[in-house]
Amino acid sequence: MMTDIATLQTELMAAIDSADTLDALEAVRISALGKQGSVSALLKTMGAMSPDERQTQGPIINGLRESVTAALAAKKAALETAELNRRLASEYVDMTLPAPETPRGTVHPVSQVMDELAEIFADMGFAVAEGREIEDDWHNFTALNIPETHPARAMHDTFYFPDEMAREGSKMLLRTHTSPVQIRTMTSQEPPIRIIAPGRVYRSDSDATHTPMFHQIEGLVIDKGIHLGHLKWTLETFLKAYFEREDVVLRLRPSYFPFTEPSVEVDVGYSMVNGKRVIGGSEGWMEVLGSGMVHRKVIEACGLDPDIWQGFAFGTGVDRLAMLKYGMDDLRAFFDGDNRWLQHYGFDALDVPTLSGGVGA
Ligand code: 2U9
Repeated sequence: MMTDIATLQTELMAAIDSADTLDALEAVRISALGKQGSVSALLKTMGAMSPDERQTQGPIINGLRESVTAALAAKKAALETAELNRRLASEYVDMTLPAPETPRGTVHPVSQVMDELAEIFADMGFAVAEGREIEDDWHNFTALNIPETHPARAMHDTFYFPDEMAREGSKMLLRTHTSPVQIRTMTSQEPPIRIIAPGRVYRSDSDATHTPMFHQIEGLVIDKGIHLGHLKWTLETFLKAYFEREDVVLRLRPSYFPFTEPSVEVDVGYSMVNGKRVIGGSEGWMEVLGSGMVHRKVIEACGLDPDIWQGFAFGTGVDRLAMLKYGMDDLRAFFDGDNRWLQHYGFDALDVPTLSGGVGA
């Protein structure tokens, strides 16, 4: 019996020693310590032994089990260390290698234009404000003078969340414009306020010129004695900087938005060059912005006194601004993630828009 155990121990130790993969080692473990294993079988024989036999054989059999278990664990650790070392040797990045000749990633035109806009408005003293994409009915509509029955609610083609997700009686939705960012700024910050709010917005609308998600930028100024002249100067300065031309001409047309009074739509003049529309001059007009003086009801809804605080606001589509400046003709391609489109219209990561270096390409 004792020589059998000694032989088994020698055999198992040799098998453990020669196992050169974790799978092979596991097979040895099962052959020894598994249900049908050789060591397990020996352990089972102890039940039928006389007390004397058990006293002499027990420690030997248990000793075998312990030494096999320990050898298995030691070999497992050694194999894992070897595997890790193999991977560390093969999966490394040589940081001293030169960069690839053609950089592969590009900055999406929407990101680039948002950076250009932030740079232009920062120069005029505007901070960038951010909010949430999942909003409640009050911040997206009610506070903006768009009550429940207002036709603008239907016009916005809103994506609503189920009624069970309503919070404090307000339905939850995907914001249809970035205006709730300005509402949240007005209810949490003391005027004077000068902010732009760029970001994703959502409307249940889809065709060649509309995608269910698109990007807007809105601006808001709240201060004392603000009038339409401040609005016009701001938009003119912005559009000249954005299109990088001094001959940008604006045309303000009366319009209607529930959150501004008076409201104006802003057209920018273009000229025809080689059969193409180019911003600048006044051969034709293109609508680029909506704007107006913030409605006193909106100022009141945010807890401010409209007899003390006035302001102007404006809004436009970032995707559309990008198309006008960089010449893309299909909005849907913006969100397809097609690498050829990104290579063609994307920007170099090092091409950071600055006023000193130029905000253009
Ligand atoms: C507050 C007060 C007023 C933001 C404004 C527009 C006019 C506008 C559209 C242009 C094209 C959005 O991308 S678009 O569909 N926007 O015409 N937006 S005034 O007015 C505000 C916002 C917030 C507190």
